[in-house]
Amino acid sequence: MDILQKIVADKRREVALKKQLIPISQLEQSILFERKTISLVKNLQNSKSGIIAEHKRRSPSKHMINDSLNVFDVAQGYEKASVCGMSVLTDSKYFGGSLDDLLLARASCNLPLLRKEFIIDGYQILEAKAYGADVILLIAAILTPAEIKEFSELAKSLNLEVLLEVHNEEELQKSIMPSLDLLGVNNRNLKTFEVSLETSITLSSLIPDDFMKVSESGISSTGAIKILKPYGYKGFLIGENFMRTDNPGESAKNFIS
Ligand code: IGP
Repeated sequence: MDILQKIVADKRREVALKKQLIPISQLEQSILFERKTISLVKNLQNSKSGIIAEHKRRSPSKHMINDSLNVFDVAQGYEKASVCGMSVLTDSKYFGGSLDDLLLARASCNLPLLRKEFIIDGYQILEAKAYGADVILLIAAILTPAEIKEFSELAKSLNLEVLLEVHNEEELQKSIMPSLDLLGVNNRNLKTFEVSLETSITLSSLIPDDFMKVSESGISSTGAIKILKPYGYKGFLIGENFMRTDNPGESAKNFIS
């Protein structure tokens, strides 16, 4: 079993257990459920920097990144840096995150928030809304086209935007459908952890123009962004580069200016 299969197996158990304890009707009662969501697509269209800054304590590839910060300080720092959006890891076992991180980020800033999670069940999309997300991630490597359709349509019905993540041509071809908003190319292979910006470059011409293109992972310099922009990328998802510093917001600010 590769790491991605392991994560998904754990996630299926986790979601099955949670569903027994917190019914959907309870999620729908969250005061956040009816709120107006904030568009990441619009922010990216109007921005020069295109930075989507991530809150990430650790990862299976880098182990500990930073465990000494408060998510609310990080969210406020990112907002001050005028990033376009914030990504919040909510997986606990592999990334040290939680839904509470998402909730606290929501309470601390008005940035569009991406729930960074391994979504394998519609229940997690209702959770995303109830805990303050504006955008959900769907990972093509772990979903069938029918699931991508079902989950993205559910998200749209809740006014959430959908970022579909791919890593190769096959994943891209099977996933393209009108219910997606953003198409993210992960430069990191989630099975081997290998990182290469070439992935974004190679796949760029295969992504139809109607989708907002986002390049994800392994971006550690403004030079990388300069390379990627001519290929049509408008969004750049950056985690470790900011999170491994004492002040991620300040790092994002310096990166942008
Ligand atoms: C951020 P980095 O290399 O800047 O820390 O990467 C983000 O792209 C990465 O965390 C990520 C991710 C994912 C994590 C991209 N897709 C899917 C978990 C699941």
